[in-house]
Amino acid sequence: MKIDRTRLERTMDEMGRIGETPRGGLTRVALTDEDKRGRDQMVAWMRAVGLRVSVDQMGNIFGERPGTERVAPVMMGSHIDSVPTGGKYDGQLGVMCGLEVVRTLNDHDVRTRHPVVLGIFTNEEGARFQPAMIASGVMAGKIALEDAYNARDKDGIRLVDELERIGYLGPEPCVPRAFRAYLELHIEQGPFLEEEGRSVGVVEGIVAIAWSRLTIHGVQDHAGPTPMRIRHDALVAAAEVVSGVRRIAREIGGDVVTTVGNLTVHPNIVNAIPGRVTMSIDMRDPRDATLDRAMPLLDRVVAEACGREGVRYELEHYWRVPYTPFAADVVAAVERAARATGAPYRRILSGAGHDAQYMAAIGPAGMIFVPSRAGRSHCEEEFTGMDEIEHGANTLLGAALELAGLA
Ligand code: HGY
Ligand code: MN
Ligand code: MN
Repeated sequence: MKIDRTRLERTMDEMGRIGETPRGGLTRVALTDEDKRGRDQMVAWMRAVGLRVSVDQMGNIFGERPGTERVAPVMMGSHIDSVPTGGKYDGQLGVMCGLEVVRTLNDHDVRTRHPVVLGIFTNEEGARFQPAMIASGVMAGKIALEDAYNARDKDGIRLVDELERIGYLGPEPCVPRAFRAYLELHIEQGPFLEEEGRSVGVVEGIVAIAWSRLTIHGVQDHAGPTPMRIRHDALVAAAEVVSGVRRIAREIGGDVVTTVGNLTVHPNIVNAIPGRVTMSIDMRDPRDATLDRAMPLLDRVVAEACGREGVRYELEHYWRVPYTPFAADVVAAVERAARATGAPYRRILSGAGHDAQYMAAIGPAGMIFVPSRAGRSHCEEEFTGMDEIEHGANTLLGAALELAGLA
């Protein structure tokens, strides 16, 4: 039994047009009108293949295909929200492949012992509301529902109000639900599979992640008459923090990665000395102990940069997810399914966070990677070829079938 490649490609093309950018990328940011249109399309497809659809308090969407036994389901999940000017594969590929697996089971009238569920998690990207994976985090009991509801975007709009506005503030409690296994197919978003000519990644775990937010308060003043000797320029301090964050990665070495991805200057005009800068710091490593070493280094970089410029600051370490190993039996099932496709595969670690990270906190989880062209992601150049996608989707089919058990 194999997935229908042509149908999968057609489904992906249709979904990719919802939020498509002029350069062929995707802007479908969480809880925007584009996200609503994508959700509505998914619900229609889910219902058309006979799934019983439910929506929970965080707008997570679940479609259930009954099993012959009343036991915990095998869940295939991911997300359909994207970063701004992102790609058409991050997240949505896993959801499209999960839908294709259900369609394939229907085509062959397969009955499984365990029910099979297709899940779509809200705001995985953390691009609009922080932190990332907020909805799977609530479901895993790691983030309080009220805190998630009160998360605000850059315009001060609350997450819960947007859920209500787009009609996805569901009635189902967003609480841990038992599952036999959670499987997430996702693009690698790194270069290793492509470099080695492998089509499938059997993911063993996900790195530890730490997000911090820094606000620097300088003295806003006129760019002309203010002598250099009396300036307290928030952006000068911020610039030193940016290079300091990169220095931390260089000093620690190994697999640690550090990024300042977001930086906002106020008042952000030519002729005013910046009075305030807010910025994000993202640090990751496969080992929690390494991140534990990096945090005080970040504190020191910030204190010294702001001390030199004589500016005040608030530094908040607001999100931390530990290194997450996947369940050995699920990884083994994924590996058997990858091997059965005949495609070259390898075991691999994920440098990106995924909803599977929180799902692994409440049940046996695993992931399947497919290569990213030139390792690129979170950009309009994001791309994965259909040959690799076909191998990945057949791996998902094989692993889901093994874990759900034929009736
Ligand atoms: O941040 C991440 O790694 C994911 O793309 N949300
Ligand atoms: Mn993703
Ligand atoms: Mn992403």
